[in-house]
Amino acid sequence: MNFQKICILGLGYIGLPTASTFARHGLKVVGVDTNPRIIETLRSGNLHIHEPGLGTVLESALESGNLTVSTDPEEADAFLIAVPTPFYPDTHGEYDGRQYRRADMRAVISATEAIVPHLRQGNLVVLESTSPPRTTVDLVAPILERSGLIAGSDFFVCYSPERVLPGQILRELIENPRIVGGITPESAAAGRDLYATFVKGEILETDATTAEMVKLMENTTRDVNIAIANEFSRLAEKFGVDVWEAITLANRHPRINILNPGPGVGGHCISVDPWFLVEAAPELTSLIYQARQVNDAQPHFVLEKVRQALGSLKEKKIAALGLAYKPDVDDLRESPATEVVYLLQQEGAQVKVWEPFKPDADMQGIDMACTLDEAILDADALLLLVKHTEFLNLNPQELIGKTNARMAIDTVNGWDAKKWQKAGFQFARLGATKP
Ligand code: SAJ
Repeated sequence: MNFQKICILGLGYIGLPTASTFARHGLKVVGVDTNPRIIETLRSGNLHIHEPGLGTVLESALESGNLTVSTDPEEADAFLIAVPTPFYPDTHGEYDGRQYRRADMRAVISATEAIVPHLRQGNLVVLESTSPPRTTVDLVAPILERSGLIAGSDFFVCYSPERVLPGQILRELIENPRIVGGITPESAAAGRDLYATFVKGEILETDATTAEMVKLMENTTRDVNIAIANEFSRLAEKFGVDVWEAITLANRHPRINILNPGPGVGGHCISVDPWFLVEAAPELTSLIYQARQVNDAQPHFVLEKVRQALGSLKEKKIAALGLAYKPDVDDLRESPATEVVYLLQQEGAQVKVWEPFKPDADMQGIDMACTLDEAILDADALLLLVKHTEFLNLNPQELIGKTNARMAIDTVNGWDAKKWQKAGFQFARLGATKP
């Protein structure tokens, strides 16, 4: 199939890089977002998100005239939905005494509804948003059929999961293998033709529900693997073992690859997606549920670590380094670092946060510093929560003259204990009882 024009709904971390990449590869792209502020920002040549290299790609896409942005969809050969699928923050489902999160599919529903008036014979509609199993078949296709056209015969429908890693999105979009699941084989073939515009990795065709499962299985596997690493960090402290050394040694086994413990699992994907499987089949997902519990509880384990290091936290001043959900990104969504800060504050600590990727973040109840120096000046302890490159490069010899703190607590294995001790800091590390 030949595609000239595509309409991409949702201009966030996935939609915007995807729109820019299609445009750079010669397609006419209409990028749609319902938030007028995002459209204004993009039209004035600015970005509302941080992703390495995106500014340049976006600029050339806009300059070429191939990419335009709008609050409304319009007729096109293909439509691509890349809107958020969070869970509801306040309401839960319940199964056998276990509370689980429920997927909030409202953005997918309204994006799909917005396509209906523009849908024509022979069009392709692709859902990229991570979604519970059967969403494409049971939710998206029936809404599209309100157009009077029949899904799978009058128009094509696919599910193709985004699988790119924030921080590496532009490269991974092109190089990663791409799964395209069609509601019919013809739909999958149409999806393949669309992504072949720029994807250099293998394009693998399957059915839509398998493609949905693949995506959920990937992120759930990672969540479960991080949960076991986090549980190992707790066990290591109980037995006087350094978990980081133990993991390094275990990983010398040819078939073992243990991930890193840390303050918990954040972001908009790995801490969310496993719930889609739990909600869809709570009776079959006790391990997945348990992994979520372990990872969500990890900020409490960090709290205990800080308490061990500082004693009572009342009135203690803590400089928290990093608030993003993972290294070298500006995304604060579902960040375990934020959770740690709130827990410390509940115990009476005064926390000042330095987040170099978003110094002006407006987080309710969180005191953001404008500079690292401001955050550390009066502190009793420095608490490393995110392995940003900038933090790994800190020189404790220089810092000791700029802070009252004489205690450094590392939750991500980012600092060399010997260097910090030599500079005059006491040192504590998550997953270890000795520095
Ligand atoms: N984390 C650990 N220990 C580790 C690795 C990660 O605690 O060893 C934490 C991170 O600090 C972070 C969270 O897990 O808080 C998730 O980070 P991540 O780098 O594992 O993943 P995401 O959420 O940035 O991106 C994931 C990727 N999925 C997989 O690697 C299977 C990416 O390919 C997906 O496209 C993305 O989810 C998504 O959009 O679904």
